[in-house]
Amino acid sequence: MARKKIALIGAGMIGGTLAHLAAKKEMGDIVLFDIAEGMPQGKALDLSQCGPVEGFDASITGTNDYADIAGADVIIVTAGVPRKPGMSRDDLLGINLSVMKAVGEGIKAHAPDAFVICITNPLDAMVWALREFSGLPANKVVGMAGVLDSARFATFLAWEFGVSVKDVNAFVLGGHGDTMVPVLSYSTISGIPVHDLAKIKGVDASRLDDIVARTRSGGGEIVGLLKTGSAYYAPATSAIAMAEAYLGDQKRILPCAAYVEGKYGVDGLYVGVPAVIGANGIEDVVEIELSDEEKANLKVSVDAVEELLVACKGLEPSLA
Ligand code: A3D
Repeated sequence: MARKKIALIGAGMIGGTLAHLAAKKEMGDIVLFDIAEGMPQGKALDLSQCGPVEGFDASITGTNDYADIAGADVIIVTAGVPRKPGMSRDDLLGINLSVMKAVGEGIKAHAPDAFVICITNPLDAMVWALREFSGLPANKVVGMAGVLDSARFATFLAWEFGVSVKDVNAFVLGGHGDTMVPVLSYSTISGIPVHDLAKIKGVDASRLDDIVARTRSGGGEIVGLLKTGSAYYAPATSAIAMAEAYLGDQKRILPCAAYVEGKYGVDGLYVGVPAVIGANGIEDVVEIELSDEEKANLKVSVDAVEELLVACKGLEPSLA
């Protein structure tokens, strides 16, 4: 069987980490694309030289030419600029929208059969724009945010309860921004609802509120500490889990920015929902029962995503 091909558009902090993870897991051969000349080639060479030490045979090449992504099975997009301290994800809109245009056109011309995972922020708007510019079917273009946001939520819950992260299943809905909706009612620890375990362990409800708030601002906390950019290890590993679900037809239910038509009262938007990922890309969106408060919080988040799309259409007339 021929090896799979993974194309990474953007060879910066997340792109380089993605390449290393994909090579270590022998997911396939890897092409690192970036507009910066020499940088993807240099990273590819450096990463290739991990092979003898780590024992992987993946071919890793760097390029500035979209023709080299031809035939890619999976494309992960991180091209654009990340946040600096004091910036919101939405501050990146203008510059990253023009990047999505170039990337979408490159994918359309050279790899229209790929499963595309977008990471570039502001995520829910950029994945929508990338689908528009690439013209790929909506089930083949998805945004990574929920796996990361849920991982942050799970980490903080595990720390609070003093349990292994392996036993925590934490659930986040909505857009990837400060209005995201960490849903405690669907979060469990070894199958035990978090609220129940909190009662058993004497964890105060205000501690859970603090964890929800910390999850919402989890990306900003890291930006504030790093000062030069945003998180990259956990975002990369989260996107790799999604790529593996597609390549292995795993039918995993993962929270991701999927195209939603009808469910959750949303019509024609990319927003964070639990979605089934298998060989056909996004195979289904799972609609769960929400409380009135959760529904109201989700609406705030969806409205924020809609506002970003209006801004995109204002900046790029071809999207209107
Ligand atoms: P960074 O290390 O700056 O890498 C971005 C790369 O994109 C750079 O190497 C640029 O040269 C390259 N680039 C710029 N324009 C183009 C273009 N037109 N074509 C190809 N490459 C281009 O950033 P990063 O890797 O830290 O972050 C990448 C993106 O991910 C940013 O937009 C972040 O905000 C975003 N991000 C999203 C999440 C989510 O959870 C959704 C988390 C963390 C970061």
